[in-house]
Order: sequence, then structure tokens, then C-alpha cells
Amino acid sequence: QRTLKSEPRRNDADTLALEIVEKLTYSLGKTTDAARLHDWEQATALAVRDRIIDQWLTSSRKAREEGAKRVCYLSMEFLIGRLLRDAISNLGLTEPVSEALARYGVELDLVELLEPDAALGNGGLGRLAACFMESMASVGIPAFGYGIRYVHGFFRQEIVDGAQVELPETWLDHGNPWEFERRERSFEIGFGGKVSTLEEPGKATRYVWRPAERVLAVAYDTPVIGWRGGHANTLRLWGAHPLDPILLDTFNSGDHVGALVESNKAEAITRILYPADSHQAGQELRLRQEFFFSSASLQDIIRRHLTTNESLSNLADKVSIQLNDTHPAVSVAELMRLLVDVHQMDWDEAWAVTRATFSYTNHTLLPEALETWPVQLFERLLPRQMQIIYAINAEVIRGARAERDFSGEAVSAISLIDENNGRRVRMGQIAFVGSHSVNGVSGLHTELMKETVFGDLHRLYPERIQNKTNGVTPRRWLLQSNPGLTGLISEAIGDGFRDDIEKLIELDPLAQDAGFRERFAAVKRANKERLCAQIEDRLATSIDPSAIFDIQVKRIHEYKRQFLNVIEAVALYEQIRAHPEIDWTPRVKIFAGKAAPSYAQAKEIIRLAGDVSRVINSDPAVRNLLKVVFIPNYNVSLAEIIMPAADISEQISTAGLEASGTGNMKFALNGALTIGTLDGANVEMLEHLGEENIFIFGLKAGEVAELRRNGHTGRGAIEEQPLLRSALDSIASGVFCQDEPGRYSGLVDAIRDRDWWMIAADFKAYWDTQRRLDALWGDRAHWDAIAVRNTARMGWFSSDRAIREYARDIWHTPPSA
Ligand code: 26Q
Repeated sequence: QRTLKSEPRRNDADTLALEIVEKLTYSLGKTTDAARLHDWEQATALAVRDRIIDQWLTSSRKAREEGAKRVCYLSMEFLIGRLLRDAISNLGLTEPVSEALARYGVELDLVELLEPDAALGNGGLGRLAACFMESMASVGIPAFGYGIRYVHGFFRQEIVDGAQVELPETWLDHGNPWEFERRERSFEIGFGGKVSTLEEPGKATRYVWRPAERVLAVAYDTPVIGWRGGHANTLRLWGAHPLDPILLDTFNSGDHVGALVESNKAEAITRILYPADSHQAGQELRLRQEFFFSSASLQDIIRRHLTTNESLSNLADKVSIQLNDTHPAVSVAELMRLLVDVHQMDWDEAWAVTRATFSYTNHTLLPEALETWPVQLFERLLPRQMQIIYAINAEVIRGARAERDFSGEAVSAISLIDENNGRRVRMGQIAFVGSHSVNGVSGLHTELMKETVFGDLHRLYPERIQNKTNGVTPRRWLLQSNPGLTGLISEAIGDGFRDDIEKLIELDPLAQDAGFRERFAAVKRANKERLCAQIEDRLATSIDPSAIFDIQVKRIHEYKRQFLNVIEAVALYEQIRAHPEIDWTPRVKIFAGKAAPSYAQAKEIIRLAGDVSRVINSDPAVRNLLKVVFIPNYNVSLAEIIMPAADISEQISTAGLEASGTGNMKFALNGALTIGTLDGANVEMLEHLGEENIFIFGLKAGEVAELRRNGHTGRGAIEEQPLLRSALDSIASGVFCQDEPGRYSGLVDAIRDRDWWMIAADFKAYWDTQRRLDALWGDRAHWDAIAVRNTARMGWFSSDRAIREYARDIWHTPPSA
């Protein structure tokens, strides 16, 4: 097999200019004179794409020929964002492409902005999957990402009269140059129907599932190119299509609309991403989505395996399937069905193969986010898989009783069926027992998994849980999003860090070099000015780039405590007004993030941030010493502008509740100082940065649990702290919402009467730490030295390191690049 271009392509500006114009002419039918910026964007993407394809075909052929073990990363979400800049940068084409376009008066930066932001995910979990895909390609691990090709990704957020409004997102409207539809790569997916048995003398009973409905899963492939173009993998997303586009009999009988009903129902499966990241949707369509992409991916994996292997007995030697949370956990039952019912493997062998193949990553311990499904619904939609789950359960429970003396409560704790809440299937338990490895995403989170949600399963299988602390790709989150800092680092320590990000440590001594610190600060200043321009553009608010930029961007959730941050803003506002004689440090508090559409409290917090911002920003008594802004529609592209522009990164979740966090890593890598709790990966950031270089405050996870057990409320703390009391009184009495004074009384009552998220309990420590940061800002040499050390010491938090650990400890695949 040969690719068309057997000679390496030339990567100079002349060649690229020629190729881009060729695409403009022959793929888009435009002359250079008539081309709009959009046409240049398409043409550039197509020209760059050809180079990716060269490497993609080579990588795929190599993996096939070598029979290499492959990683299959199953995830409901891939929050990939824009791909053009990533591709150009990883191929080393930034210079020549810019120059090629400049010859036609076109700016690459503007071209890049036209690409839609692919938001096929909610937040951290989906972005982690995207960083992992990029790292697997960069480290040279043959891998497939498997997921869903949502027609509508995560909603677009607008703020109308202060409130979040959700608008449909339409990333595919103008086509997608990165994807290849593979009509020939399609599989039938069944739902509902009946299971019948076939008895043959002398043989085990065979089970045959006859689904009542069938839809077609069609593959759409996107190449993922690694650093320096050394290796490319495939992101394979499934789209749902009807088996029969129209029901001809129905159509011919005159029911033209009825003829399309089936087809619409099929396509509905991959139409929309569920926009909730912290509680269960509980809807049938969601379960259909989960099974649809799980079954399609497994059928594809089995098909590929059987093209080069005689049986499925050695499946686990050739593939590792990583379950990104429980969303694909039904795969455990579906693989058993495919092995036993379809490929006639005996049950015990199938179970051994299944466990050896799967591994599972947990991303949350929040009880309301643990996935369970009513047995009735499961049985109706997936009758054979339900039987298999019962059979697995019986075996697990038998083993627990026999080998570990489990009884009574311990047995119901590990059961795959929750009998206490109207019989529900527990997806976490299924993923756990069906895997040889179960991992948490930070050291603290992994320990809490062992103690809480998976305590009993951990006693039963004490070797199974391990930690894999998250990471972020330094290509997107430093090299591409912060070219100013990247250039400065190159001047200082050379280019080695581009290939091995842990070389950033060579910057560490430069924290003591005044000249370097000043240049570092100048880069930060320029990045802040770029963000100012965005804010001016989007919000018509002007902010001062010499103030501290104190930023909290992430999904809006009570446990992430944006409310605590807003209360601190209000308290600071009141202090500035009360004490005009004090030399306050100018600060801009920046928020962005989306609330799940059905999450009322989260939406109230957005509203409050907006109300507070309006009052503070227009109060002349504040003299611009404090500004509050909420930037709408936070997404990956906005994050790429925000991360490099922060002075302070807010990572203030109630301890024990944020599994890891990854925004914390992006900020610190770009030289922001973290104010945070001992939660998730903040704990390990403290270890790597040293305690002088991170600003930790507040209760620890154990203390939170203890206070909760003892029926803590916020009353005591509020009484003791006049600043907090006054801020809460103002918020509750309508100072920020005079049109509807009672708007926030519920939010404030919840702190007084319960304080479940420890906002009152942590307020004083938070306030004091913020004032320490204010004081430090006055000592710029010291501040900048800490900022430099943050960049220097964050290399470990690369997703390359994380992926190498997964490869070594879970997948047993050697990196090849
Ligand atoms: C489940 C059932 C039904 C509908 C939706 C869901 C659902 C969807 C998305 C549940 C959870 C999510 C997303 C969770 C998530 O993003 N968790 C974050 O994962 C990051 C990567 O490990 C961590 O850094 C964050 O701490 C964690 O909150």
C-alpha cells in the first residue's frame, strides 16, 4: 500500500501558498480575488489536512502491520474545540502558512477564528478526553477515541436581562473539513424486543436477542495529529441513521409524514449532547445514546480484531478499552453478549477476557452524579444486557460470600442492583467489576474513592483501584495559546521544553533574575491587554490591565463555590466604600461558565454575579478599584485567551468534592498564582510548587466531612464575622436587585441554615488569603518570581505524563514515538 505522495512534502511558504490556492480553486471553486475569509479558512484547512492524511495513513498501516496493541478510549464527550491551529502548530507549519496567507493579504490569526468551536462535551471530563487524544498521538500510542457525533454540541450561552439563556449550537452548519464519513463502516444497533433461547443437546443454552428496533451507527473519522507530526490517531464518532430512510409502504399508502417517523427517531439518538455534568438526566434517550455508541465501538473493535486474529481469546492482548466514567459502562454487558451469544465463547472465558480488556476512570464522588438506571427501563430497552448484568451480579456476590465472608450490608453495597431506591442498575459497580483497573484522577480523589463510594468493592478487590492524576496538553495550553511566553522561554532555555515539557524546570533559577522577571511580566501584561480587548468587544466594559486579574472560569456549581467568590467581591466592595483612605489594590474579578439548564441554584449564582457586577462597576465611590465581569459563553476558544491572562486562578471548591480539576493546571502553567483549597489536584500542585508558591486556605476534606456529620450550619461563622454578615445581609436584602429585593434570600438562607458547601465556614480564611495576595502585588518582584516558578514547576501536570502512566500501569502498551 502506498500513499499518493511517496516523497515527503515541502513545507516552505511557496509550496503552501500554491497548495492553498489549489484548494481554493479546485475544491471551493473560487479565485483569490473573490475568496472571502471563510474560503481561505476552508482552503487552508484542506491544504493542512492533506499533510495530516499522509501521516495518518502511515501510522494506521504501521499499527496494523506490527499488530500493535491499541488503546480504545470510550467517552461520551470529546471537548476538542478548534483544530486548525493545533494541526498547523503540531506539523510545524505556523511560519510558512502565515507567510503563504500574508501574500494574499490574509491573516492566519483571523482565519483561525472562523473555525467553529467543536463543543462535544460539557467540561473537565470531555476536555480531558481531548487532551488525552492529543497526547496519545504525541507520545506515539496507537489509539482510537470512540464517541458520539452530536449534531448539536454544548449549548451557546447568552445572558438576557441577567439570566442565562440556552441557544442551540450548530457547529456543522458549514460542513466540517476534519471529518471523513465512512458509510462502509457501519453497524446495526438494536433496542427493545425479546430474548429467546435455543437448546441443543449436550450444549449450553444459547440466548438470541431479537431487538424490536434497529438503527445504523455510521463512523465519522477525524485524524488527531501528534506533536511534530510524528504519529496520527483516529477519533471515531458515531452518527445514527435509519436503516430505511423512508418506509416505502407507509409512504405509498399516502402517509408521507408517517414514513419519516422511524428515520427521525433514529437520528434523534445523536442529535444533542446532554448539558448536565453533575446530576443524572435519567432519560431514556440518554441510555440509548450510551448503548448506541458502546455497541458500535465494540462491534468495530471485534471486527478489526478478527481481520488479523483467529479468535477473540487474545482480545485483551491486542486492545485496552478505557471507560471514561460510567457513561460507556453498559459496554461490559454488551461485550459479554457479543462474546458469548454472537461469537459463542464460553461464559467464564468471556468474563476473563472482558475484565482483562476494560479499565475504568471515575471522575466524581458526588452522590447525585452517580449513574443509575431503573431496572424496568433497562430491561425494556436492553433485555439481554439486563440478564447478563444479573448473571454477573450473582457471580460477584457468590465470590464475595465465599472468598471474603461478605454478608448482609456489605453484599448490598457491592450489588450491581440498588434495591433501596426502587431497584436501579448501578453503572459504577458494573464498570468496577468488569475492569482489571479502576482509577481516580488525583491522589486525594483516589483515596476518597477507596474510603467512600467504592469502599466495599475496594475491600473485595483491594488491588484494583489506582491513581492517575490528570494532566493537560502543553501544546494547546502553552505553545499555541501563549506564543509570547513560549518565545520568551525559548530565548531563555532553548527549545527543548517543546519536546519535553518537564524541561521547564530549567526556568526555575530565572525567578531570581530581575531582567527575566520583567520580560515575563511584560508577556503577561500583553496577554491581559488581549483579554481586555475581548471584554470590551463582548461586554462594552472597559477594564484596566494594570489591575490584578482574578479569574474563576469553569462550570457553575455549588461545590465549586463561585458564590464564595461573589460574596468576597461584595465584602471588598463594602470595605472600599467604608474605608476610602486605605490604599486598596485594584482588582478585576472575572467569571465565566455555564450552568446546567435545569440547575436552578447555579443559574441564580450567574444572575447574582451579573447583578453585583452592575452595581459595583457603576459606583463612582469604588473608583475602579474593583470591577466584576461575567463573560458569557465560556468555551475552549475563550479559555485559550483567558488562561494566559490571569494573575490569580480561583480553585476554591469545597474540599473533597473536586475530583481533580484541570483548569487549575492550565492557569498555573501560564504563570497565574493559585488561590485554592486542598482539593483534587491542588494538593499535588502544592507538592510540586512548594508552599510559598501557592495560596492554600480553608477546611480540609476530613474536616468538611466531620462538620457535616455534626450538623454544621453557617450561623456561628456569620455572627463572628462582621464582613461576611454585612455582605450576606446586603445580598439578601436586595441591594443588588432593587427591582426584586427577595431574589437572593433563598441562596443566603441556605448558608445560614445549612452551609452544606462550607461557604461561611471558609469565608474568613479565604478573605485573609486574598488580602495576602493584595499585599504581595505591591511587591512585584516577589509576585513575578512566584509566577515564574509556577510555569517552571508545572511540567509534571502534562497529559503526556498522565498518558505514559496509563500506558505503563493500565494498558501495558509501549510508547513508540
Ligand atoms: C451523567 C448521566 C446523565 C447525564 C449526564 C451525566 C454526566 C455528564 C458529564 C455526568 C458527569 C459529567 C462530567 C463530569 C466531569 O466533567 N467531571 C470532571 O472531570 C474532570 C476530569 O477528570 C475533573 O478534573 C473534574 O474535577 C471533574 O469534576
